[in-house]
Amino acid sequence: MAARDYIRERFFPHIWCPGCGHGIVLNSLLRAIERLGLNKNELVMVSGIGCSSRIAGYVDFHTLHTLHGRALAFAIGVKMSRPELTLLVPMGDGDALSIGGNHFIHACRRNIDMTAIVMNNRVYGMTGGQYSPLSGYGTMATTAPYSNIDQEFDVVTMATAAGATFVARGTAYHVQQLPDILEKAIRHKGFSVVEVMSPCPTYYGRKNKEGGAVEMMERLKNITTPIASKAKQENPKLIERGIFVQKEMPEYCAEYERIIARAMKGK
Ligand SMILES: Cc1ncc(C[n+]2csc(CCOP(=O)(O)OP(=O)(O)O)c2C)c(N)n1
Ligand code: SF4
Repeated sequence: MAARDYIRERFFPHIWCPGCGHGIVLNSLLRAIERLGLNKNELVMVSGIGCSSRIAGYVDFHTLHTLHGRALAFAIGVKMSRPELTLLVPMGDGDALSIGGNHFIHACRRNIDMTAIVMNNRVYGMTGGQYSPLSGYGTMATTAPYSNIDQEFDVVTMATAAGATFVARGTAYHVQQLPDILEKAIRHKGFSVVEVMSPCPTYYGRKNKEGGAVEMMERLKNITTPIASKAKQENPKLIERGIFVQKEMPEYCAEYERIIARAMKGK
């Protein structure tokens, strides 16, 4: 099947603003799925609430559009009851790491086989530009008109510390690399986290004077670099992209099956 065949056309036109990075994430994801040759019936996408979470409406898989911050909790329920299915969990930075932060940490720790995609635009887009845990100190938001005093954290470092067995970062600008990263994340047998830096020109860009969609895209090109590049050594402030963690560990559903088998034997 071609990428286009996975789209649920009756839900179009989509809600995203011109220049929003989230549509590029959708495109890259569909390209990854096309390469993997997955059947629509094998795929389940579970999302919460947010501009990013609307992605679940636009794919013709089994989809659940659930509660803000609770996508991973629902996805874990689906995966535990039907471990043979491929689970995709797109989330915004607010959805995944603010209200959903607790679920995120524990999903990483359990190593359940699914792909969590954190569409990081450093803001709550859907509700009008409030700051998120990833906005960063000194940034402007509708809830921080005199600048934000909260420090941000790094999703990649956090997911790695919490035990995720596949951790990567891409951007909406690097459209050749993103499908490749997503394909590897989906193939990985365990909990995969992919952070995608995805611009929100409407709120983050406007409030932080980063220009329009084109300038924000150029910025993604200029402030990131491949992992361990020479440019990173010369300029430590650059944000690295690529695959940071890829390791084998017992998968949660398989472990659960083992425990059931043990219980059945009574020892
Ligand atoms: C329990 C609950 N609290 C708050 C909201 C309001 N709400 C909806 S989306 C959202 C934040 C969206 O930001 P993010 O997850 O970063 O996604 P984005 O829209 O930026 O893609 C909030 C606070 C809600 N729907 N449910
Ligand atoms: S408000 Fe921001 S995140 Fe939401 S659709 Fe518009 S550009 Fe995208």
